[in-house]
Amino acid sequence: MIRSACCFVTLVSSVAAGSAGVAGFTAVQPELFSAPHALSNAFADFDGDGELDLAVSFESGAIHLYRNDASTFTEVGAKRGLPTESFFAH
Ligand SMILES: [Ca+2]
Repeated sequence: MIRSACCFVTLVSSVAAGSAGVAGFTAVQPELFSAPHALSNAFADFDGDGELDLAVSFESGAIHLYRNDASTFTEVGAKRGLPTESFFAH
């Protein structure tokens, strides 16, 4: 259970320790989490490994599922059949 909270604790401590005494967020894996127009998100342990994973829905209708492997995230939604393209493309 302690490992599950690791990512969340890292994000919280980044907010508290922002640069120049100003609270802020530090980007984590920006190459993965830079997709625009995200709407809602939720943390849950979808694969039961004890680490919280992240699901993010997008304005386009796509849903990204990020599996947490020791605080490194990998997008696995497409492999699990989640929509990856816009509902409105056709
Ligand atoms: Ca997990």
